[in-house]
Amino acid sequence: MRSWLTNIQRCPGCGDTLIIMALKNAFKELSIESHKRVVVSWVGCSWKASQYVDGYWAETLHGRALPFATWIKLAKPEMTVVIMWWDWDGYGIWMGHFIHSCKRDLNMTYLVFNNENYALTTGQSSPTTPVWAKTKTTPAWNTIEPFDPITLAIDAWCKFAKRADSAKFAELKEIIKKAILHPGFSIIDITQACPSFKRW
Ligand SMILES: Cc1ncc(C[n+]2csc(CCOP(=O)(O)OP(=O)(O)O)c2C)c(N)n1
Ligand code: SF4
Ligand SMILES: [Mg+2]
Repeated sequence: MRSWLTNIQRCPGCGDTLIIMALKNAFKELSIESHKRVVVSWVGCSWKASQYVDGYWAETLHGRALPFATWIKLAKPEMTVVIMWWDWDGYGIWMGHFIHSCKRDLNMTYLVFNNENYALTTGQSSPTTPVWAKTKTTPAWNTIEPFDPITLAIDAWCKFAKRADSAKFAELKEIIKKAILHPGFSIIDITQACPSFKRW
């Protein structure tokens, strides 16, 4: 099981690790040196994911990964900035930061680890849980339509909004590379396995 203290361990089959590895490989293949990049994250199952990528990293205050990354980009425009966020965080409680980052269009890459549930808090429904899914907070089935983050991003004038799947590793890595090279704000909504709580 996941370690509550360090979060270094993953449940067997967790998709988080693949996303982290895809980002590391993308940096390597794009020859972006560790002192020229910064990865920003915050609370979720992979809140320490930014620390697993060598180079600069920040595990920020409550829900402030996007604003924090914005400050970094404004202060150091030469840095490659990647934000790691999650479905509850990014599409729920801190949705406002997401929409305004799309509109502001700073050159940053936003990776959303979308496991369709609140995994760190043990499996409640999230803004991307499918309608028929059984979760801790929807014991019969979920009745609320999930958000479509790609449509939302495009409506907010984002010019690079893609979907990916952590299980398709090579494809994910290539999309991450394109997103990093895109000269504005880019979002990749990444479907990931969560064997402990996502059983649909
Ligand atoms: C304002 C606030 N409410 C509740 C929590 C408790 N909390 C921590 S992680 C989490 C859910 C995280 O879900 P998600 O962002 O999808 O990340 P995952 O754990 O699935 O990777 C919640 C509700 C919190 N940290 N802050
Ligand atoms: S609870 Fe889900 S997302 Fe979290 S470490 Fe386990 S498999 Fe991964
Ligand atoms: Mg989640």
